[in-house]
Amino acid sequence: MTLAELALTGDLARPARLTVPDLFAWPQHRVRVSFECATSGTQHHRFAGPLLYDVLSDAGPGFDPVRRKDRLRFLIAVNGMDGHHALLSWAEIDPDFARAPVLLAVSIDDSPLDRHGPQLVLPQDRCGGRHISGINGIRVDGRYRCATETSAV
Ligand SMILES: Nc1nc2c(c(=O)[nH]1)N[C@H]1C(S)=C(S)[C@@H](COP(=O)(O)O)O[C@H]1N2
Ligand SMILES: [Mo]
Repeated sequence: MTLAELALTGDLARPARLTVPDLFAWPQHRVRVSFECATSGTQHHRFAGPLLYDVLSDAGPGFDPVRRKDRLRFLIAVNGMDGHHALLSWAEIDPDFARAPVLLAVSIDDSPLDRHGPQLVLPQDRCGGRHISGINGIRVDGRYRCATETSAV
């Protein structure tokens, strides 16, 4: 069986390539979600998998963990193998800020995602658009700055 691989890249001390079975190394969470799709209506699914926050934290994001403000500049870009992609902010999943329980699902409705790749699950989202399936890349990036910001910060 061919296992899909997910590359964790960007501003990380420990970039990694992970398969869906590798994602069982972190505590598993289960969630039922409903989301609306503009084209196919309301969808209901059960997902299981680790928290995105736990997986990315272990990859060593390049901020000083004791300085909370340092984390506010970080973005998380999630890419599906079909090219569908979306951005989250680090603060969105950080327990000190918005604490969204975003999962990297290893199964959907009890079917394993080993071949297809993990799926992003955002129980807080009303729309299905960010529930990206077949994830093959996640990039963490802390370089973002407002264009009008001075370099003196
Ligand atoms: N990889 C990938 N994931 C995706 C999409 C996509 O085009 N590609 N579409 C999104 C959208 S718009 C919705 S509503 C949900 C649900 O899609 P489904 O109707 O196929 O379950 O998947 C999301 N995940
Ligand atoms: Mo959608």
